[in-house]
Amino acid sequence: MAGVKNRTVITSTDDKSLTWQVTYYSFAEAFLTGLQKGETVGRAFKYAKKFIEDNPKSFSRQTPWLDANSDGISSDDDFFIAEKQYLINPKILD
Ligand SMILES: [Ca+2]
Repeated sequence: MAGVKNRTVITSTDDKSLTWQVTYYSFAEAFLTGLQKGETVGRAFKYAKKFIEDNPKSFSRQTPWLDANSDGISSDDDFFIAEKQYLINPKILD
């Protein structure tokens, strides 16, 4: 997926680890909850990723992945771009 301009790719894990869904919770659940609260894509991702990483007993080595600059690599650069992206306009939540 590298090389496609103006596209942000988010996955619940990378190509080296499995994804896990425990009863009532998953990366997607945490990520979408953040978006529904009006968080940026970057913050919602960061929150969901931290939740996964803070619970290794449930999610093992699952590693959420984000690429927002189309280089095919997940890094801090992507987070800074995703920090400016919204799925839901926060103004409509007021
Ligand atoms: Ca990237």
